[in-house]
Order: sequence, then structure tokens, then C-alpha cells
Amino acid sequence: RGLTMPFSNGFLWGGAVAAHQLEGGWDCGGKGPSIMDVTTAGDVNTRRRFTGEVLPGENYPNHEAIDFYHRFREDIALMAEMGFKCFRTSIAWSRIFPEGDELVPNEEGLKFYDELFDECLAHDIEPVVTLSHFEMPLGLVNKYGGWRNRKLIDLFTRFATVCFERYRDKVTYWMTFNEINNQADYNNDFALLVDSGIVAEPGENREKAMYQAAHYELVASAKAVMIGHAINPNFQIGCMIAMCPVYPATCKPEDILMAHKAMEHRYYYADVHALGTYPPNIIALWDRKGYDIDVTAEDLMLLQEGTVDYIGFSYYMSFATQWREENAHFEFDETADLVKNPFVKASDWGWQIDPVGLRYALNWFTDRYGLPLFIVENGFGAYDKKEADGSVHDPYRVDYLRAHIEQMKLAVEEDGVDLMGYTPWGCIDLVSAGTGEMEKRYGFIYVDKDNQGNGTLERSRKDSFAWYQKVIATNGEDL
Ligand code: P53
Repeated sequence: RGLTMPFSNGFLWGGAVAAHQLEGGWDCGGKGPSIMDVTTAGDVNTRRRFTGEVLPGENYPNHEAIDFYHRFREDIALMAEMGFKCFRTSIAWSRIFPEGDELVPNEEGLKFYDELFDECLAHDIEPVVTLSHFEMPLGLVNKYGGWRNRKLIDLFTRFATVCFERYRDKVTYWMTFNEINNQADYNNDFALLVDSGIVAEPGENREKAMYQAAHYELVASAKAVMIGHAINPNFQIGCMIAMCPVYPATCKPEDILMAHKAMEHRYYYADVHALGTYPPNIIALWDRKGYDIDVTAEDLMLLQEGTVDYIGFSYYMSFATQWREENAHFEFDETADLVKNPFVKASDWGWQIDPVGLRYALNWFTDRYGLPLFIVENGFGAYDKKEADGSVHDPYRVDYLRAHIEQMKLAVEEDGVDLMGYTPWGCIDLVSAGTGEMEKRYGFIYVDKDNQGNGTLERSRKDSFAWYQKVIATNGEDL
């Protein structure tokens, strides 16, 4: 890297999306239904509901999303206009294996991603691809109970192998499971569903179910890393972690320990991905609770051999926690143990805005794993107003991103962090994962569609579009 430039010449500036949140075409080209195709829209106060099948009279926002399936050429051209060096998306598993357990992949689905990646490459945009981003085939939930079942390891690695072979010469940067650690919040139905395809039974021990499912995912990820490297040794295969650092609310020793335990609870997944072993705190927890998790000697070997090349992570916000007297084992529960941080503001969805937390996160990962890092999501979900002349003035979005890029620069320059790239989330407006809304917008590109599904789907450039174009053109110098 240059002496005055914090970011290397190959720095991967770009943007990020996920298949189910923008493609639409949910039943086109032989695609099977995914879990997100039977999940309703919610809003800031209403949870999304998994209905198990498509029910009449419900609003399923992912069915059409922003119709990227039919409009991707126009959209990729806009990304190219911003100067993107890379574009992060995911492969909808059920386009390739409609039910999830076929022996032969769906050629039409594979062809769609050939065309998409070719379009990117034609604009010198490097595709960055997540294999599983909250969108497993519904068939795997119905037939196998999702990741409760060890069989999923083989079904996932079959899917991964097909993708690695097919796109061997088109895609170099991969990630296995998006935000695999969201399920640390296992009392949250949505987190269990999107990470593991688990619909908890009444009275079921959700914590145990989560540890078992996550173990199978970690083994599947390790296997995929090994398979991928055998197919193309140049592949860079990472994990993907939702990083919300958990701060202690005070310097009371119990609060410090509580925050530490919360970090272990949320990030042991990264330990396994990056270090290839379970940390002692997880083994001790399983022992204390009498959890008989199905972990074989072969699994443990695979975990060691299939460690990731880099840590991909999302960063939107930080958390703060306080110890409660009755919490004898310092167990972290996101519903009971999060407190408001008085030093930061929050978005309209209550997400705490903390740019310094990004620098903290970059340092934390570097100290713990010593691996290259890739910020594969960051951004500000906000209500935008389209003016009569079609423009959208979004200085709040620019402020958020600028403040985060400044911190990311400091982490590289002053802390020596090895940073591969930066792909702000939802570079084009898309369906929110958490709420199913269209109007929780992250994009540089506005998409004319509202929460009820009305709109022309027309694309237009927000003010932040020109700003980000300038950031990329100056390699982060002019913010
Ligand atoms: P939405 C929770 C906490 C942090 C990130 O989220 C999260 C979630 C799940 O909602 O998800 C990631 O759309 C995820 C994306 C998602 C994005 O953050 O709820 O990887 O799919 O859209 C933003 O505002």
C-alpha cells in the first residue's frame, strides 16, 4: 500500500445485496420456494411471520422484491457508473436445487448466475458471493427440519461444489453462511429460521437446538472451504459474522465480565471458523448444561482443516450490556440484557449509530485472528423522500457512511488492520431482511416501490450516489 494512501490499489470498494432481498422472480426459471418466500412483511413494530406455505391474502415482499432477476443489467450498469470494484450478492440455493435435495442442479438457475457474473465482469466488477444468505430451500425445512439434521452437511456441500465448479473462473471471493451468529439470539424466531431453518417446537430447548445446528453449519462451512480450495487454489473463502460489539454499561467488574461473556456468546462461531477449534467456554457451557451435542472426531478434524481465508463481517451498530444480580452464569440474552448506550444516537429502527465501534471491531478481529478482514455490510436504513423532480436528498446516509469510512481508515493507518474491502449494504434499495419493508432504505439507488408493493420499480440516483462515486474515484481520500 502507498505511503499516503490508507487503502491498497486493489481495495474492493463496492456494495452488497442478497438474492432473496432483490431478485424477485421467486418462481421463475425452475426456482423452488425458499424460507423467505413464505415469510410475510412486517414493520418496525410488527414481526415478520413464517407461514410455512404461500397463504392467500398475505404480503410476501420477496416474491417480486425489486425484480433484479429481470433488470440486473440496468442495475449493474448503475453500480459500474459509481465505480464499483466489486459487487456482493448471494446465490439463491433454491434456484440451483429447488427442493434442496435433488441430485442434479437446475441448469436454468445456474445460467442466471452465469449471466449476472458475466455482466459484472464485463464492467470490471468482481463478484463477491455468499452461498447461503437467509434463503435455504423450503423443502429442506419441511423434509429435514433444516439444520437440525446432519444430512444438511452433504446437501450444502453438494450445492457449494456445484457453484465452485461452475463459477470457478468467474468468482474468486466467497463466503459460506451469512451472519451465522445471529442465532446466538435463539429466543428470536426469525434468527433461528433464517440461519438454520429451525421452527422451534413449543417447550423445545432452543439453545441446544441452536448449538447443534450451528455445529453442522460450521462443519459444512469447513468442508466447503476445503472443496473450494481444491477446485481453485486462488479462491478466497471467508466466513460472515454479524458484528455488534457488546460494551459494558459501566466499569463495574461484573459488567465488564458480562460484556466479555456476551462477546464469547456471539462470536464463538468466528473462533471455530478462523481458529478451527471450539473455545473452552463453549465446551464448558455444554458440559454444565448437559448438552450432548453430536460432534464426531471427524468433524473436529474437518474444522481444523477447513479454516477460512478471511473474516467477512457486517457492522451496523454496537450494543451495551449490564449484569443482572440473578444472572449467576453471566448468560447473555439479547432481550433481557441489552441496555441503551447514552453516548450514541439511534436510527428510526433503534439501531445505535457508533462509527468508533467499527474501528473497535476491526481491532478486535485482528487481535483475535490475525486474518484479513472484509467489511461486507455497513449502512443506514432510513426513510427517504423522493422529490417531485425525482431527486432524493439523503445527507444522513452520507454522514453515516463517511463517519464509518473515517474510522475504517484509522484502523488501517493507525492500527495496522489488513482490510480487503468495503461493501455498503443495500447499495440499491431492497427488501429489509429484518422487517420485510421496502421503506427501510439503504441504497445509493432509489427504487420506486413502497411497503404495500406499489410503485413503478423505476431506479433513480440519490444524492449519496454521486458522493460514493467520488469516494471510490479518490480511493477514500475525498469523503
Ligand atoms: P435489515 C440483524 C442485525 C444486524 C444485521 O438489516 C442483520 C440483522 C437481521 O435483520 O441483517 C443483515 O434489512 C443481513 C442483511 C440485512 C441487513 O443486515 O433488517 O445480512 O440481509 O438486510 C440489514 O435492516
